[in-house]
Amino acid sequence: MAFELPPLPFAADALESAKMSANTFSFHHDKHHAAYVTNLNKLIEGTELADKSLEEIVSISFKDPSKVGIFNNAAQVWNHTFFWSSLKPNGGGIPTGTLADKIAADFGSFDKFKDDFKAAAATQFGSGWAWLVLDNGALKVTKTPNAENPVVHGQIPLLTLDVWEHAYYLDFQNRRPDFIANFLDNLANWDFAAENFAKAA
Ligand code: MN3
Repeated sequence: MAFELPPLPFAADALESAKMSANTFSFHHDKHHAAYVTNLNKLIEGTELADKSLEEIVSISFKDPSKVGIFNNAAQVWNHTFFWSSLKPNGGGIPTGTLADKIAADFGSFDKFKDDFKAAAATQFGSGWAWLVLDNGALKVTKTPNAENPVVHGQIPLLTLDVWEHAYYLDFQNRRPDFIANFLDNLANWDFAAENFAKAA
């Protein structure tokens, strides 16, 4: 069964008031994410990976020099689907409930989490991702290069931000720090992070 491009969980223009334009999604979802799906399907067609789940393909191909292209495309399909759910209209702000308590306990304060997340996202050199993860029961902020994600390191992702230039260049040009701050202030989907936390707990 070939993989399919999942639709965005919101209208392409739903985040315009939060400075993420429909034009960005027309490229980022309709072109970039779509290309990863198309490339993955071509690369696994007729191979032993064709009937595996996306998560299995990511795990099997990680660090296999003969499957670099498969890993890059499979992980990018997974990461982007997770990223769309990490955004929502009228998002950002401060989480509530048990996740908020856990952030306060593990980072010291929500502001400390924000500082750590901003630093990870801003200092990922070149392309990659910033994440809030659960690692052996503790919340951590991490960053990964290119297509890599926390799943291959045994961590459970709760929330992510794509910091590839294609994620922000149309709306923020080279101002990655503004894109990161805008995500935390206006877009981060804490409901999604709380669901992931509840499932993992
Ligand atoms: Mn991207």
